[in-house]
Amino acid sequence: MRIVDMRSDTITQPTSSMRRAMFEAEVGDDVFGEDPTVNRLEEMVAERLGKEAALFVASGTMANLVSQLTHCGRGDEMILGDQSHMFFYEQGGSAALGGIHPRSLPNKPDGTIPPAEIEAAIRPEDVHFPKTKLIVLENTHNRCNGRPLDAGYIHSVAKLARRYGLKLHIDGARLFNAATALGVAAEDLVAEADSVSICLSKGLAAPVGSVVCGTEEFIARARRNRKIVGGGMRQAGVLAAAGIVAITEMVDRLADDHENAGKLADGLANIPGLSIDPEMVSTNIVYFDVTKENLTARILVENIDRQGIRLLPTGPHRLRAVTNYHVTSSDIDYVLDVFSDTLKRL
Ligand code: TLP
Repeated sequence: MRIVDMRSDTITQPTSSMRRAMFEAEVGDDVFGEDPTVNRLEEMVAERLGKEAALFVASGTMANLVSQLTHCGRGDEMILGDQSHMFFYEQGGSAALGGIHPRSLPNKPDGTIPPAEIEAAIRPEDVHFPKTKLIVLENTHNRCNGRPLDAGYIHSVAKLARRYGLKLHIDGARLFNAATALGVAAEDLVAEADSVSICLSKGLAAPVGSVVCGTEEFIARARRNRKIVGGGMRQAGVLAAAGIVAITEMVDRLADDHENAGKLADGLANIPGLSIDPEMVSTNIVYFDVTKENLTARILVENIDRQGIRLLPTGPHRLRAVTNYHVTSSDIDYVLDVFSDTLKRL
């Protein structure tokens, strides 16, 4: 059976060039700072994002957690979107492990939080209040239609952070998707951030790994926090080798994923019983709704799953499809045919 897996871009398999690089990787003990391949990946990503230093970690969740632990102490507050991955999908890890107080503000459908709302949420000095320390943005914004945040918006939030002496962290799990969609260098989207995390194991297809970037001083403290959450890895160059290939060979092709997502969105818009605004789709993430009476997202997903097409229901009537390295333009034609037939049947 033809399989088209669009549950996420995390399902991507390493390329043959990654497997070769992993096989041949020169390695050492990274807790001693002696893994040449990890060191090379860290230098490479720091340079690419215009930051002083970088730290290789096991996952996007660990990258965000380590960043939060490094910026905030117990009882400090961070401002973040109520749809952000860090608020929504990371088990409240920074509260559980770091005693960090989350102040969530509503995200707009484009992933932004109006700067005036952020400013209004910053705590004045008062014995009753926690201390605001950190503002978090997510780019692209996973739950907000995979939207990219542009440099102008990021600048307005960074200016606020500076004015109030706060830090700015960007969850850039899909930062290269944002840069591709906006036609700018990734570096320009994080120039004013104090820390940024990027994922190698999503659209870039590496099997494991994320990288946190910031100043030398920040990364030195983040390295201690990585160790305390159990993330000090030893001969991790085997993994970093795939990450190097991800950064050097897999960024330019993200435009193909965006094109396929656009084609999917246009096609879904013409299928009765589904609802989508194709204008909202500008990267590799496509959200749409089932509007046909008595049909739920779960039932639709089960039906098309039987025909080899995999997606995730993200609400009673909402679905998410994520184009990725393994999904071709002809797969999108197939997916649209299956959706069309299935909706006539159900
Ligand atoms: N997102 C996953 C799921 O957890 C929802 C996905 O399939 O999209 N930041 C952002 C913006 C993310 O989308 C994700 C993963 C993470 C962080 C966490 O990365 P991992 O899974 O490596 O811990």
